[in-house]
Amino acid sequence: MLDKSPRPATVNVPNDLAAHWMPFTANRAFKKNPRLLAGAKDMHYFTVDGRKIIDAAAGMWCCNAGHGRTQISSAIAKQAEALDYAPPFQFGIPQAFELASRIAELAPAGLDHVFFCNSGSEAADTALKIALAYHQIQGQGTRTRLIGRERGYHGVGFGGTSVGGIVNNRKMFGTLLAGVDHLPHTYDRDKQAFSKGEPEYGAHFADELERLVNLHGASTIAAVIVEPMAGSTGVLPAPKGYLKRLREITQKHGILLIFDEVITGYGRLGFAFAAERYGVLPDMLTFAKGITNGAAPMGGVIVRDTIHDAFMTGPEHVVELTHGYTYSAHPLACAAGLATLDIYRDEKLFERANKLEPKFADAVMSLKGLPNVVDIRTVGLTAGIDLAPRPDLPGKRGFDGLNSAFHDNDLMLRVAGDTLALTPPLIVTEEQIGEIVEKVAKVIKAVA
Ligand code: PXG
Repeated sequence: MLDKSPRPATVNVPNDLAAHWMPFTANRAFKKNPRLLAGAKDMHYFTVDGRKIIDAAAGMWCCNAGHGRTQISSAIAKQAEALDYAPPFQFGIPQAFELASRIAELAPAGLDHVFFCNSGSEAADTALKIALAYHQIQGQGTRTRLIGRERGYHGVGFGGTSVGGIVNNRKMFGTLLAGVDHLPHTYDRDKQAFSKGEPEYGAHFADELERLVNLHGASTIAAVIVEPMAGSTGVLPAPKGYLKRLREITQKHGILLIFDEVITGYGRLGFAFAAERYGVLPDMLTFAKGITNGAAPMGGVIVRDTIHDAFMTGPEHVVELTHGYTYSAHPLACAAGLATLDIYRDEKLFERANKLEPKFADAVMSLKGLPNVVDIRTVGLTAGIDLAPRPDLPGKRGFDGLNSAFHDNDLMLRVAGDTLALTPPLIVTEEQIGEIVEKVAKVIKAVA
């Protein structure tokens, strides 16, 4: 029997933090010493106790145009009034078609069709499912194997977790998908430490795909999925020439190549998509986060015309791809997406990121030599700063850094283990880059 006896009176937020089991969070530590946010504008968050903290993380790699953009919030409000929800299966809204066209226009030529979902995790799983289905309808149903990469992150669905390569995200969840293999990650500190941009060393890591093809047989492999810059694992830019090699090898063997651009999309590397920066055309490209500036959940997959067209056969009343979500192309997310793309275009934010990249890299590299700094990597408006772990307590120095930043230095940054990640909104000024780096220096000294 369910216990329906009266409970002690619940206390309103923010005093009772017990009920909310927080995602990817050290819950007990948080609830002893919470980091609570109440507002945000441009480059800053405001804490519940009224402090103004500078955002060096674009929220969580989302808010490329900065916070509190009224153009976006009023578009969402207007849309909510006009049409709150519409079924995306067998019905449509004009804004979804407009947004898909605008997204395809920003993507490299050939990537012409957009499948909407609500997050980066759903985008990764959607792309993997499209790859499997594509081979099946092409009469190549033996191609079922999926290949990810060590240290990769593709969200938390079973597909994304399976192709992902961060051990802590995998080890609790059983055997995951069968028939998955992984390329090696591309990081070698001895050969790459303190590289600005793409490291010179490491294109040959792509050749490991040939080894996997020799091991499994090309006719069993459906797709390879990689992030052009591995973000969650601590900012690992692709080595020079690596992605081109991967494209050559996948093409040679009829394997689809998927770029997970959930982080790298929408200007983070100075271009609409990293595919453009690297001059490499994948078969599918996933996006999320920056498409709505974080203001509404949305993700999606941009698909090569040849792949999309392969599905458009058979009787016309039959659903071509049995996949989709109740909230695919949600009206509020579409409104947010359209307003966000207007801002990116009108304020030329991708070009701005590109221009700022060398200055950002120089500023962050000035942290070299501070206590425990064992490597710094930069690419676009993103940097990873590796701190030596505390003896026997991996991740503790990083965690202390997060707290020192928030509580003592009015700074928000991301932490991956003992790596501090900086990834500010693309509206950041040179002066604010200086301010962020000064604050990070204080954090590094505080956790020495
Ligand atoms: N792919 C990539 C490349 C990502 O970075 C996802 C998929 C999953 O997206 P959703 O929307 O399902 O969370 C991500 C998410 C961090 C951090 O601290 C990075 C992400 C999420 C949370 C934290 O670096 N990336």
